[in-house]
Amino acid sequence: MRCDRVWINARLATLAPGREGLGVIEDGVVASLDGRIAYAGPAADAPAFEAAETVDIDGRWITPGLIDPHTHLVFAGDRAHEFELRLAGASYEEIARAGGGIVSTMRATRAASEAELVQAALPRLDALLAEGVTTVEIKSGYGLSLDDELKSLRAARALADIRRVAVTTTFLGAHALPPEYRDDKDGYVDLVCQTMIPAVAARGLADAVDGFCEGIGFSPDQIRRVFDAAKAHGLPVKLHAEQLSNLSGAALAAEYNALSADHLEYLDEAGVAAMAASGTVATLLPGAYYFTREHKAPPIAALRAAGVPMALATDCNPGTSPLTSPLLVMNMAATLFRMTVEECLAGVTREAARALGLLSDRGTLEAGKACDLAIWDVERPAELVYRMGFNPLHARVWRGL
Ligand code: DI6
Ligand code: FE
Repeated sequence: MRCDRVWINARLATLAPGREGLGVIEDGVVASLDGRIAYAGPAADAPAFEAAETVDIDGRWITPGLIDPHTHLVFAGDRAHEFELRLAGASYEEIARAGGGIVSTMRATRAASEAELVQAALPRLDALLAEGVTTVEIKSGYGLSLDDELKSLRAARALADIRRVAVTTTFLGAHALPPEYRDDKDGYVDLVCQTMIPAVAARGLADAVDGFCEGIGFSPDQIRRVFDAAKAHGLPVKLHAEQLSNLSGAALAAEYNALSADHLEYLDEAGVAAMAASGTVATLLPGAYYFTREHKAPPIAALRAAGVPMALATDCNPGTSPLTSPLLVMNMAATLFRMTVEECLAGVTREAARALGLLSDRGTLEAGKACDLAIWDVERPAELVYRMGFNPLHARVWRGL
């Protein structure tokens, strides 16, 4: 078999659906051709390779490249001072009333140029890449005006031109109410539905549409209007749902065949059943749970029992999850949510790909998929979940290189 590169002496966690657990292959080989996986499987069954390059990885583990399916990576400024105020006893509401919170990030984001947004996001993206991320989802939602949302989405797309990574973009105009629409939430939702979504769709700047369904965000009726506009423009939807309270957002998302419903701390049985019926992925964000000191964990046992796929993401954002480590996300999911090692590793690979609608193209080590790999200096895959603040990445491969 002709190929560009072959990695030999590898232990594989393929995450392939037909195989049990992590889909482990102890004496494995991966071969790439034109950026795709030409072969991933046991050395014993491998064809004879005619490879331009052979890489002996000395028994290290290969997993699919990691996928972070929920981030707000593009924003300007920071909220470290707000963090200090909160440590001194101020509440999120007090800070918001004093001009802090999402609106302070909105102001900084509006003041920044597209190039400045790219520069601000780059160190955060690099932190993800350093831990083996090969695909990242990036939301807008800190511009909250047509021009500033378009600018944010362009910045997100531009990141893929300067780093070897795949970026998917999500329009999150319905994230927060900008001050110029104070007392007119429905007017802002009109702007999102009638002006922003058509403009974003016409420019091909978003792969999906998201919203924040919450008392401090948007109501289910308003989200329904956003989803209708998204559907009218052929864009799949997803939703920040049941993060702080239960507004049955996950069931609403499921009704629209959403790719994912995210956060889900306050999800109830009916929401679990609706997600299971529609195949909507539960994207869990333990970094936000940890950073906000939430006490209610998402109903993992119920999701597991109902067969709802579970993905994991950093939710990297300046207010509730200033986190850029998928490895720490896995540790938090295991420690705080009692997810298994298998679930954690699937959550940042196969299920994360599913949450982006990309499972047929990546997320597992299978012939035909993108050759996106993470090669790890560990003795067993559980170490990737078990350790904290330690990065055993040996190499990251994106599209075969
Ligand atoms: N949920 C969150 O936790 C963040 N956005 C959202 O929809 C908060 C974002 C921020 O405070 O900047
Ligand atoms: Fe988020």
